[in-house]
Amino acid sequence: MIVRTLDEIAGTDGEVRSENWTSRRFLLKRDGMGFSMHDTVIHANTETHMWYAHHLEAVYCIEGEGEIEVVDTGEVHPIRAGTLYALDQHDKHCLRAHTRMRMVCVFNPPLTGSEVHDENGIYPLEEDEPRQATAWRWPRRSPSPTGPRNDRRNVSHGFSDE
Ligand code: 9YT
Repeated sequence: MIVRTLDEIAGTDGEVRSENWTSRRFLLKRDGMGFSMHDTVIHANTETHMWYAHHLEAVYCIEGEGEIEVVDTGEVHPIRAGTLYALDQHDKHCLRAHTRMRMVCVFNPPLTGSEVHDENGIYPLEEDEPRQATAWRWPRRSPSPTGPRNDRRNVSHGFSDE
């Protein structure tokens, strides 16, 4: 089980600061949950353009007031404590914070922690380690002097040390 508090994250590399926001990363890819989860403070009177081309993000506002604009349609939704938005279409969006806002953000795939927004407001997709092509091979079968019935190498479950 993982148990963490905001106090433990503050001041570590789990606290990521940008001009318009500070994000406290509670869970990252290395935690193996399949998503990352952050407590993000958006500074008052800011406007942030974002586009998560490679990620899905759900954002639950727990403090403050602002609005979110869906860039392609011009739709504007008020955001206040108790409102969630989910970017299920990788929507380009613009978040305007009228006050300091506090958001609980969940990313799928999880952030690794080192991402920063590029000039389009995108986080890059951090690829998994490339697989080693030679890591696993189908076990070789060699003829047994006692015949195939007693040859346990013919009863392989595919583990390389069998
Ligand atoms: C609300 C939002 O998307 N803010 C940008 C920061 C992001 N949530 C993060 O990296 O924690």
